[in-house]
Amino acid sequence: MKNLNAVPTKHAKLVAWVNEWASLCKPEGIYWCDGTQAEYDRLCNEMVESKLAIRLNAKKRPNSLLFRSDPSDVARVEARTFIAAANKDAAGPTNNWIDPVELKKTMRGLYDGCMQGRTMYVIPFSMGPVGSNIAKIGIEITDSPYVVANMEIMTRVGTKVLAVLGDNGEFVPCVHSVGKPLAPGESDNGIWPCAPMDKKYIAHFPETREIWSFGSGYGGNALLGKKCLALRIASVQARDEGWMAEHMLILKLTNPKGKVKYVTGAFPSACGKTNLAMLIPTLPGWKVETVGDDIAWMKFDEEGHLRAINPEAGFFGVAPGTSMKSNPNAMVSCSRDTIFTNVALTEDGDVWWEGIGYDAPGKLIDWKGNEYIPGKSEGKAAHPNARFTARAHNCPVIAKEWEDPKGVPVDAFLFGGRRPSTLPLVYQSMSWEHGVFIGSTVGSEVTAAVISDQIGQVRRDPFAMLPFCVYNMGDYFKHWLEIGKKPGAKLPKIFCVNWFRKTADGRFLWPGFGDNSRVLQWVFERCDGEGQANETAIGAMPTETAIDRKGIEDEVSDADMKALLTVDVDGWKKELSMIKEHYAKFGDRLPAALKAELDKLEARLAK
Ligand code: GTP
Ligand code: SPV
Ligand code: MN
Repeated sequence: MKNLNAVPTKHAKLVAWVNEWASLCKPEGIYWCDGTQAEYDRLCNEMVESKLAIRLNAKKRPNSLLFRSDPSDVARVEARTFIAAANKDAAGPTNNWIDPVELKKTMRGLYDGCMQGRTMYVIPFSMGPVGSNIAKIGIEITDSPYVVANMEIMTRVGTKVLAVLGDNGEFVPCVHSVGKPLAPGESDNGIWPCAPMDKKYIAHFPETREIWSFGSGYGGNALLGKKCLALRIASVQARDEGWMAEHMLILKLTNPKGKVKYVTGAFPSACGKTNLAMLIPTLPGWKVETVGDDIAWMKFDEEGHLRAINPEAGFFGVAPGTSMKSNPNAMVSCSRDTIFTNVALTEDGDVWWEGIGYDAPGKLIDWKGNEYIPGKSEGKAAHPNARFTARAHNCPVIAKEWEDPKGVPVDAFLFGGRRPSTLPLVYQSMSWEHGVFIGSTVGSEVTAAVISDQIGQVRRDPFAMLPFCVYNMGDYFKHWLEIGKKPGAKLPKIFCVNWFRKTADGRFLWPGFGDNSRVLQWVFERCDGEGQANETAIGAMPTETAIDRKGIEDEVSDADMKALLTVDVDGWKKELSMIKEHYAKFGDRLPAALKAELDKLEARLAK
């Protein structure tokens, strides 16, 4: 096999693994990524030349590209995501289990010759600061330069990672192909390469810690450091090693007196993590800074604090709905050096999407590449799951601690989802076990972050990890309970939040975004044993005056506030039956402590 550059490592196992895959996939040549700016720029130029990317107007969006994916390749594909554990029970009732031997046979068939006419890129990457003892190294081989460029923003890539890996360090092997070989002389001709849906496989081998992805070039299906490694493979590593890998944002919250707390939040995909992590408080004197917007790895330190690190180096954020009003810090983060996928293009070479905060400046080219006349054309100009890939370094409120290998000590966990009814704005758990109960029962409307025919329907998404926990979820609940039993642990307080309550006519009851700082204030106070609360059947809820409404009294009336902060007993009784149905799936793997919490909640609601 032709090497396009010098092999930069003496790691015999790594080199053998790369060569073995090259002889199966049959690329034109092998290229080892060094992670330099020059390499990134060269790849970007090549993709512009081959018409896979459009370079945006440098005066409006310096150093930024737009990609349009195939209409079948716009989000994670849960139906094509497989957990190839040794047996079905190990994967549990929430995963698509598949026999690992069978799957490897099928996929080897697909990989055979799949990179013909393409370069095989080798991406050495670190999740977490390079060389830190919590970081994990992965090596992704891919035939997609789009994946390389995105990985260079989202993770730490290149020679420095190989230096830490040395001659025999451990790495998670990640194989990726778009599954679209090119015949001699053929080119992509500006068309996003991918395989048809029934040939897409996002496969995980939890016992051998391997990732094999085929047929999709998009986001969580293809940037294998993110969901596949930092959540799915990490979920089993965390279970075995006594730590936590969670689908959580991490934020630093400073009150007007300068006192700091760190808050993490698990919300399902496209339910507000990026927005909360970057919010600008509407409460005077408060400050939020970003540590991470999607994934938290947490371990106990010697004093018993759970410390969180963000394993990523960038943001793969939802574009629609992001504006200077809703999330100015995200807008600045993607104002340059950004890869946009499936947003609309303006006539002057800038991007546009629904909810960007201003009318389109004229005609657009929509995410499918067609002319789009605002107000006239059908459908949306940007795909609802259009994304920006932006560097953490370009975020104006990135916390100074964000790359600290020690991590930040977590004071509070938030759980939540999109719930148009029943779930109040915020309440606090009565205990750790009750908090784990809350996390294990999170429900949310399915969003466009996943290709699904259930979009808009409420489904259970425990700890926002339904698509990411690769082992039996009953055991994952047990792992959470065990974290709470660690001797000397100074455990975070647990809260449930819901920014998405709606009125009967479909209006959001709560303004959300920067005004979520009003809820963060109450969370902050409760962590210090302050903050006015009523003990209710579901947990501690703010009193009617405990949430500061100064400045939004007109928007949120007394009646709205009451609706946001009462226990809807009838709604909760329906909720109970949904929780029972959900829990029944786990059979005897459901920890007794959680069944006990369910019984106690039912008894309290019956009073
Ligand atoms: P993933 O990257 O998919 O894991 O999503 P995420 O949890 O980071 O979601 P994100 O913050 O990108 O928000 C997704 C969508 O929800 C965007 O369109 C936001 O505008 C919208 N959103 C976020 N926060 C709020 C809020 O407080 N209220 C309302 N109404 N919408 C919100
Ligand atoms: C999610 O779906 O939770 C995301 C986007 O963060 S993706 O990386 O595509 O999974
Ligand atoms: Mn996510």
